[in-house]
Amino acid sequence: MVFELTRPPVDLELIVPAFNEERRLPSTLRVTIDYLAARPWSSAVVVVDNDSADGTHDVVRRFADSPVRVHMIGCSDHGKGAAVRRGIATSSARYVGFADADSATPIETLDRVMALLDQGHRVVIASRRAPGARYEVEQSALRRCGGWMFRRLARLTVPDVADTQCGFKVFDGPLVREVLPDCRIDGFAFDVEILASVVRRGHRVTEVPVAWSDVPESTFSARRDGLRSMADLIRLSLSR
Ligand SMILES: Nc1nc2c(ncn2[C@@H]2O[C@H](COP(=O)(O)OP(=O)(O)OP(=O)(O)O)[C@@H](O)[C@H]2O)c(=O)[nH]1
Ligand SMILES: [Mg+2]
Repeated sequence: MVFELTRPPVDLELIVPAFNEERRLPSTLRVTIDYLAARPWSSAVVVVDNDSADGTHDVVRRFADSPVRVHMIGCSDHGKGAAVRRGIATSSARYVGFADADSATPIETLDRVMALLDQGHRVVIASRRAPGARYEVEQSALRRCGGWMFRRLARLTVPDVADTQCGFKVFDGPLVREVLPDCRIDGFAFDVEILASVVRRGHRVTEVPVAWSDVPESTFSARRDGLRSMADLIRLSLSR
């Protein structure tokens, strides 16, 4: 594990935002590293932690001698959006993406994502709403209902993206670093803001279907984060 902020350039950096993830992170890191080590591209994993109070640090430390480098950085601003942006802003990778600590999206999705990036697509995102996608494990009724409202609001800003909220997205590195200064949503709605910024610059977002599983122990609180995310989306749609 390395603590410096400047990291060697690689083909792909995968940012993993992590907040109190001692239970879900170990298997995610193991599977991700095994997968990446067997791929032809050079890669690194960057865990961005926000002062987790559990053993998240120790978990990452256990992966110090992995065949794929695992970095850990902190982020003084709280929220998933702030953490992911911190990871992107400190990256010099050709492609930079992010994935959740709970492995809700299978890491093998990267095969298709990387092939599309190599063909010139500049923003490739996992989607539970693209043709061929399926839920291996469904979300609760409350989350589905909240998701429906969120999608209606997100459509005001990015009408052509069917699923803005799947936690697995990979970007052309220079492009996403260029749009980052436009973005300031620190919570769970940050994806919509990044996608809106790339679309505004005339780029297309490519959605790849996934076999997605709902995973227990979410850090997302429907009441606290759901309401804040919807307020962020309303502000975003009014500001454009
Ligand atoms: N660094 C950091 N990571 C966070 C924060 N909040 C959430 N995360 C991470 O963001 C990722 C997604 O969070 P989840 O708890 O899986 O929530 P979700 O995927 O939006 O919702 P579910 O569908 O319920 O899983 C996980 O890797 C979390 O650890 C935060 O404040 N800081
Ligand atoms: Mg999740």
